[in-house]
Amino acid sequence: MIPEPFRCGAIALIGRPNVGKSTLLNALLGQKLSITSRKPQTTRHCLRGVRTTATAQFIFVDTPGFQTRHGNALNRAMNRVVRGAFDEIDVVLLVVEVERFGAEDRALLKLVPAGLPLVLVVNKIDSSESGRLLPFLEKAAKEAEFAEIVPVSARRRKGLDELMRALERYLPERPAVHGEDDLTDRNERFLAAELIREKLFRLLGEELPYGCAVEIEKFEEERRLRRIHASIVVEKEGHKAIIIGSGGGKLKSIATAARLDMEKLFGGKVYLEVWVKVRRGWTDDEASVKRLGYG
Ligand SMILES: Nc1nc2c(ncn2[C@@H]2O[C@H](COP(=O)(O)OP(=O)(O)OP(=O)(O)O)[C@@H](O)[C@H]2O)c(=O)[nH]1
Ligand SMILES: [Mg+2]
Repeated sequence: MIPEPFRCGAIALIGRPNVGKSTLLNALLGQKLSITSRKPQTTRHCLRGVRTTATAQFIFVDTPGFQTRHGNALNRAMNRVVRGAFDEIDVVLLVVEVERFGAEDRALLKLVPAGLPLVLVVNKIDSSESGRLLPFLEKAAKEAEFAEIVPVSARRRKGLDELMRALERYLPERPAVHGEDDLTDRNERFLAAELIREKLFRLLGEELPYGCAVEIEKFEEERRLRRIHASIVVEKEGHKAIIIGSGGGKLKSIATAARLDMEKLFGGKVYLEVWVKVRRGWTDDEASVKRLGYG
């Protein structure tokens, strides 16, 4: 028997904010790499996650949620990231939420370059009544020429094997470009900043200031200990007080939760110090947006 040729390719996960792209990436990798939260616009950067099987290498690219409602410099930068994600991509995964296919999803469809295989992933099927799925799938099929339509639940890990099998068919025949054990193209510095941002999103509830960013000031490794100094950048003094919390309690729980995740992801002890800094109006200032690593 002649063995099947090896396949390798990049797959962009696109979709409007909050549909579960990052949760899906983590579920497909079997490891938490990308940050997720209940709030929209959690992801702000492209992030590659690699999974290698006996027959193929899948290079998944998580992207920020594409949105057309607000237009400040930070949002424009994030939308640019989404547009740029189509470079060097072999397959596009449009992620939507079950029972929802609206104007924002259609706006995204228009950005997908012609000729790329387009797979529709209908996520969160756990949150819909069983009789409603089929009619939705039939309706969604009319929205574009999808190569495949795969219903999944990223949270409950349902439909993922079917999705992997469907995707593999569209990957080009080509040797692996990443090592077998590689997980991502991002360094620990980037991942550390993201984990702190995730805790801000998760632990601050409704009072989360929109213009929060994280800067890593120092990242040192001494054998198995990592010493990390980070600052959280906000737009207003009032935001700083919210993040610090009474008696510094909030900041402390943010830092502790981030440190525990870092220790898990990096596989070693982490010493983490976090400060809060005010940089007025940074989300509307192209230079600051760039300086903080966006766009
Ligand atoms: N019920 C249910 N919730 C899900 C599922 N997948 C993701 N979620 C939830 O949806 C919310 C958003 O998930 P994310 O993965 O952060 O969504 P995203 O598309 O990456 O969002 P942005 O990065 O902001 O664009 C989180 O609260 C997830 O737990 C699912 O399969 N079922
Ligand atoms: Mg995300």
